[in-house]
Amino acid sequence: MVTEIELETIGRAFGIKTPFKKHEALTSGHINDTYLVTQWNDEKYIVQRLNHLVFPNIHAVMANKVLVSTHLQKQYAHAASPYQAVSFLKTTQNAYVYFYKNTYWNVMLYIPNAVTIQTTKNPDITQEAGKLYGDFIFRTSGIKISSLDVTLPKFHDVSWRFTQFNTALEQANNQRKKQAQETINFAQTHVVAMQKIEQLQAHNKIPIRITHNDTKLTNILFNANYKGLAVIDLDTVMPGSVLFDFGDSVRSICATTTEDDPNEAGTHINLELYSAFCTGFASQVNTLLTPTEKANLVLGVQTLIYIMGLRFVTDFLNNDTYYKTRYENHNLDRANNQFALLKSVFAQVEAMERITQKHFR
Ligand code: GN1
Ligand code: MG
Repeated sequence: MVTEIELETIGRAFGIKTPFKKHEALTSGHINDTYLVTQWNDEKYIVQRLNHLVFPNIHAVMANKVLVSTHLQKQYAHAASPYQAVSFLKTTQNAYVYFYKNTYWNVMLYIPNAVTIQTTKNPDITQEAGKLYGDFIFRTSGIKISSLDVTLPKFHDVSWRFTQFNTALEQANNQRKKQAQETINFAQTHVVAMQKIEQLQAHNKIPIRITHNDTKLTNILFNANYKGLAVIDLDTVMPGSVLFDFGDSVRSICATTTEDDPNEAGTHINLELYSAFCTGFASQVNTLLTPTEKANLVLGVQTLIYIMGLRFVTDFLNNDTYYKTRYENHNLDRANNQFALLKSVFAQVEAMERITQKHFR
């Protein structure tokens, strides 16, 4: 745990002079440590430690984040858009990252009057989320792809994730292997079907776009009227495929349970919410996406859910070294939840295709 004095030291490195009145850990992320700090003059900042075990090149991660947020800021100002982009502070040494006690820190301006939402059943909110993430894809399409680093190579590559899963399986202890047996079987049964997007990519059938790669509901700030305000958490912004941004949103926003709900029986995609998400997303990207992308959106949902289940069970077999966990079987519960969701999506594919085709023409 970091102390307030340490946070203040980091703040000073970023030119924040007024002492801090309080700080609060924001605990929704699985990777970094994020704090909301309030100064004695009531100004607020977000101070964040980036996990350098997950992100081997922190400077490249920061460069991607700054490039995209600066681009969005300009775009929003120019279009008089209601959206906002995060702003990063520079240190007194003119860098976006501060190295302190062997860890890497960055600081953002706090966006006031904003809320995050953990789950929703509201189609209007879901449509807003779709619009905001669609806008993100649309606006970042103006950035040259080669100006961003691939900071986490093969992030959404099923074959690579499956290799990591196999390595974990070889090294796992018997008890965890036994506990996860059904989950392991499911991963093995479906891997081939989930490699289709990869094949399309290998044949250059899916354009490379600048993507967010973590398009969860909790990575959106809403205003007080639940209108979309800002996309946050740009850690994984890099060249990728829109299919996975779409898929990640659908799994996170339109599912009837959260990703780690241990009562996964009956979890499924709420089709009313799915339709609302498509409405919002398509309103921004319909002219941008290619026919092949549109035809593979539902496969993107399935593949992304598969990847998440696979990554969670892999981490369980590795004794929980990647994701933060709150209890012994947390990663296994997450994996089982995602695979239960995927099973139900298999049964919902036709209905989802119909809805998708209606919105993305
Ligand atoms: C991680 O830390 P957080 O919540 O922003 C992960 C995502 C997963 C997500 C699962 C770099 O994101 O890929 O979708 O957990 N980020 C990284 O909720 O691995
Ligand atoms: Mg993230």
